[in-house]
Amino acid sequence: MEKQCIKEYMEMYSKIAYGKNLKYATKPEIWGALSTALMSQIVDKWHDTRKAYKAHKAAYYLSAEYLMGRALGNNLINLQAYDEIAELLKELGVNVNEIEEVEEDAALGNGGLGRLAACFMDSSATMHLPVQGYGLRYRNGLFKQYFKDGGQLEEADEWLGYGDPWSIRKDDYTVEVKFQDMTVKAIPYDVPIIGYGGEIINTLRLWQAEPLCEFNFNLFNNQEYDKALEEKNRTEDITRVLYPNDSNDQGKLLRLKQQYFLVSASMQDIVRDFKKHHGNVWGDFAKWHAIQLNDTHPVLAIPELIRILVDEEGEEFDKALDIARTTFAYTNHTILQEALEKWDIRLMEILFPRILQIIKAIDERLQTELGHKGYTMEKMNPCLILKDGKVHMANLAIYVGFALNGVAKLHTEILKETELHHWYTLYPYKFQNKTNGITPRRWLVLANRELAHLITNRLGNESWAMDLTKLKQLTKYIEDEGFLEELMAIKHEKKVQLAHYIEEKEGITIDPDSLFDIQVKRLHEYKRQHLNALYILDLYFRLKENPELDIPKVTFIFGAKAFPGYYRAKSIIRLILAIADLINKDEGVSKKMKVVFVSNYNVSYAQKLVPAADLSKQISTAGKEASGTGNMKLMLNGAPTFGTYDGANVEIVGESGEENNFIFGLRVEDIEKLQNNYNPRAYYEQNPDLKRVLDALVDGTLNDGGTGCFRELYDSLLNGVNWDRADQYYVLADFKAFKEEQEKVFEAYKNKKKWAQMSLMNIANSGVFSSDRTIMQYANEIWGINPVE
Ligand code: 26W
Repeated sequence: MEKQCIKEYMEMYSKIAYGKNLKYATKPEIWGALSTALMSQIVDKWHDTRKAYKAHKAAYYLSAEYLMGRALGNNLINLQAYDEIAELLKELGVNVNEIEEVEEDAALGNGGLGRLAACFMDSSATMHLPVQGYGLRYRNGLFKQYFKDGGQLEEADEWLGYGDPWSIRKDDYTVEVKFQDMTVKAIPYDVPIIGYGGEIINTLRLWQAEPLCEFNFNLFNNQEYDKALEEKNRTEDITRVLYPNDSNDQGKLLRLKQQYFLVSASMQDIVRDFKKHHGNVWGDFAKWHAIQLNDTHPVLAIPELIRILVDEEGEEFDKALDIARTTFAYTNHTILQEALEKWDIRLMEILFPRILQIIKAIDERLQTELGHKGYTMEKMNPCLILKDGKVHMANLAIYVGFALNGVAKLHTEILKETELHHWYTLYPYKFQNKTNGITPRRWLVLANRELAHLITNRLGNESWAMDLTKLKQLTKYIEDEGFLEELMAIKHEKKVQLAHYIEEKEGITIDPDSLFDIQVKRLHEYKRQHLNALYILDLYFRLKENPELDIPKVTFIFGAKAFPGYYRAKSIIRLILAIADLINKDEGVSKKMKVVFVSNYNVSYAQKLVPAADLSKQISTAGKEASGTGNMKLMLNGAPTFGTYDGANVEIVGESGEENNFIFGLRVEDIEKLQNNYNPRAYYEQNPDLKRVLDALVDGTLNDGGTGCFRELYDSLLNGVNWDRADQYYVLADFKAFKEEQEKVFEAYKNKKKWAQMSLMNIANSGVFSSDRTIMQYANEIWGINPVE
């Protein structure tokens, strides 16, 4: 990076875009000028990368979500220009952090699945892999959360307010997407994905829906102004907003339209590119392309590719199906039944009858094939794509895809043995595991520059950031008091920074000398934030009884967004806020413990919370969390896991050792045994402490703002609500074990050296959870693609 060059560019840009001298520019303007200047510096490399990829097989990652977060800081890290630019900004009289902070998060995703896609983009570029992402450019990303009168409220996320210097609109690559009742334009916005070192720049192509014509002039002339704009609005609705759903399939028309819009634009783009480079030798299609489907959301790509090949390119149906069968692979991210996408056949009929016709033809092939294998109709049933008036998206993906994978070892085993057992007996060779990972650039080098410096210092160079298994070398410092002290000094510094931020944002004072016990993730009953909350309430009652209780000072921190229509998730937020209110206002108890629910938890907030955590809470009901990735971020930053044997927790503990983590509660096998005669009320009656906290939900101790939602939560745990069984997620069954394990945490935290060693063992053994490892496994074992020089 030429510092002088960047500065000159910024000066010029400030004049052109803002009509002023750079020295008068506001912070958002400086951010815009700097980002644009950096863009100008990478276009050549971006172009060179594209050229170099032409001679190689490529993979395409199709995802309805990319939870990117901020771009500037991360791109500076990957360009290895952070310090240099920080200096330049200093010369301009501003601090680099302040400029980073004005950027809005690109929150084009909900949670784990979307953030995984973002980490995969970073790792693909860093590993020099020819991978292109396809997604949607939502004008409004995931809603902004704030708290009012003790509960969650939502606000639109207008992330494009200061412009979008980090993408380039490519009008010349526009395609048309045809629905039965309307045709719309899909305009690509290309986002550069800068690999670490800045040599390789990959592309994330996000589609935006626009009308074929701006407005209907005839209607306008007839003074029907609203009508004239109707089509424009209807079209722009398609990419207006991200659905904030992260587990519940609501079967909404607009969401189905979004999905088809994404896949139709992307498949047309891929086919157009193939024709340009390889003519129409369709038999070679899968030699050049692998397409990964990120969950079922983009599965319509399968019939859409077939439609293009048959209707537009004149291929025979069976040949087109064969091409699809060698091109697509599917990743499953959840076993929750309510998350499995099933679309009404009627909806598809209305929106795109031709696609439905193709799906029917695929289903017929499936039935014939199973018939030949001697399957009865009854045995076939779980595999069918069309049944009960619905299209079962996962079945379509598994039947046509050449591979399918789970996202952690335990999750893949559950898919094989139970959830997808019927498919496993049919096609065992299709099943793979790809344990998730996270990018060490954003989650360590950027988020925890202090720790990154220490590591670089001790390992001699920065190469660990591209080969994270090198962190293993840190185990040699396990008895090195000086090193352990430095490690803890950094943890303390990150806690101080977080405390300042929380003070400013939430108006709550917390003590950096207390234990930071952190649970951050989407809010869902299966993740059991309420188990943590009930424990905290119990600790409060015990402290009230015995102010001398021997525990270290502790701060419990939560961050989570609830899907706006998920009533009970919102109750749980209300519960935690009520408990926080009770405790933080209690002068005596709040000297020993505090509770904070941070508002609007997002990627940028995570970058502040994760490095400051002493303890990582990962307490989902065993078998329910497919993998988790927050658990890996916290491990990498030195927080032992307090968790159940679920998802990737199993592998985390396998790497860093059970003695360096806190594992409690029912395991998958235990739940299988318990499930048919589980009686939560028995736990309530036999455990007075548990009874006390549950009763507090309904006896007036806690204020639910007159909503009645604490009573509903109480009923859901003890009696069952509607047709749901009581306590489906085994909160009451795990309460006692949780409490005993938390006692062990307090005991261990007293021994500072021992705690530092546990922290170090987590950092040093987190190497396999780099998404560089994960993406290389996708490249080698699914896609058949190689790094490009
Ligand atoms: C149809 C609505 C909907 C939307 C999103 C259903 C399901 C989803 C996602 C599958 C939810 C999700 O993000 N799953 C998470 O994926 C992560 C990445 O693999 C895993 O680490 C998490 O365990 C899993 O919950």
